[in-house]
Amino acid sequence: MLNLGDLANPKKFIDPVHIDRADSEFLIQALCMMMLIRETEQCIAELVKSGIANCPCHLAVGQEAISVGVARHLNKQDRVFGNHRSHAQYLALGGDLEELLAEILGKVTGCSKGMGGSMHLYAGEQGFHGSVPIVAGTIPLAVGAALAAKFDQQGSVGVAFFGDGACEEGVLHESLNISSIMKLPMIFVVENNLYSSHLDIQQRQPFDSTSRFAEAHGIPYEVVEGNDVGVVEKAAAKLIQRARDNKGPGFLEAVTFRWLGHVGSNEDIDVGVRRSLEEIKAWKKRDPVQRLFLALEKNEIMSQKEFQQHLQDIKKRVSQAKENALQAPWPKLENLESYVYASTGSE
Ligand SMILES: Cc1ncc(C[n+]2csc(CCOP(=O)(O)OP(=O)(O)O)c2C)c(N)n1
Repeated sequence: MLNLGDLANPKKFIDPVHIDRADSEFLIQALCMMMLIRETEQCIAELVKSGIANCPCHLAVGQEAISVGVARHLNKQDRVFGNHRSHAQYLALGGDLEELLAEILGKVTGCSKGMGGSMHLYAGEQGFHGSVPIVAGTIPLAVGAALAAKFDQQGSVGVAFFGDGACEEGVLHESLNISSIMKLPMIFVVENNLYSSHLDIQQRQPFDSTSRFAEAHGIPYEVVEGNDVGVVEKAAAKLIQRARDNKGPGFLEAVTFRWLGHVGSNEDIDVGVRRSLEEIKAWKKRDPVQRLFLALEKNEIMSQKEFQQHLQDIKKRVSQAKENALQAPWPKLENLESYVYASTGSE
């Protein structure tokens, strides 16, 4: 597959998403998790805007369905890695909300002890083994984890979440190659939001579908609408089960769009550079949260009143976590270098 066609056209796919009534329980949970991610990122945006959060924050508002859909089929024994835009993956896998906000505020109670910030998240007990801002940097780490999983023979998988920009790094291609030839239980998840920093994929690559790289390495792939949690989870289920059955790697390309600028809290950071307000407006109609709610409402699975109740509960939860994180202590100065050098074990 070389081009995404309609999948990359924001004017398509704006009807309510299609849902399977038998899956109601998951769909309600998925909607609540997407709302939690959205509220959390909006809270982070406010903290950035007001100058309280000082680390660079890359928000994924608009992309929530991908993490939530994939996470449905992962468990704590799997080994998942993210990138610079990983708040959603961390939360979808069960990472602690208060520890996330504390990390972003540089507090000692943060998930990386306040030493890493937004781009260095970690929730090992939930299977999230870290995010790193070096573009494509965690892909080979996930491949290494997949190799370990193959030796362990417990049916777990390595997973790397990354963007379309990471496909321009050589290490992705080496990672695809070795995963294919060694039949590793490895899942590559591309959140193709069509932009890398300020540049449209059409100005960076000859074709806009990244799945062509999987095809070149003989790796099965799925290309889906990334703003529809139902189709994301079904595609993920297929690839992950295959990997667990020792049949080799899979590649999931989920097409989406970020509503905010590349980094920080502004919607319009890129407007006038490469993105137009019309394009952002069109993509907002393809909102993964609103469209899922409309489908649930239409199928009488959730009412407007229930939706508002979930929203209020989530807002309260985020607000409480923010207050706790704000009150938490800073790291101590004497720990400045504590996590920089590994112990040699000889001291
Ligand atoms: C090796 C490397 N090159 C460049 C950068 C600067 N940089 C940070 S994020 C980014 C864009 C990445 O785009 P993509 O992978 O599509 O992810 P997205 O930001 O769209 O989620 C770039 C170029 C970096 N962090 N690491």
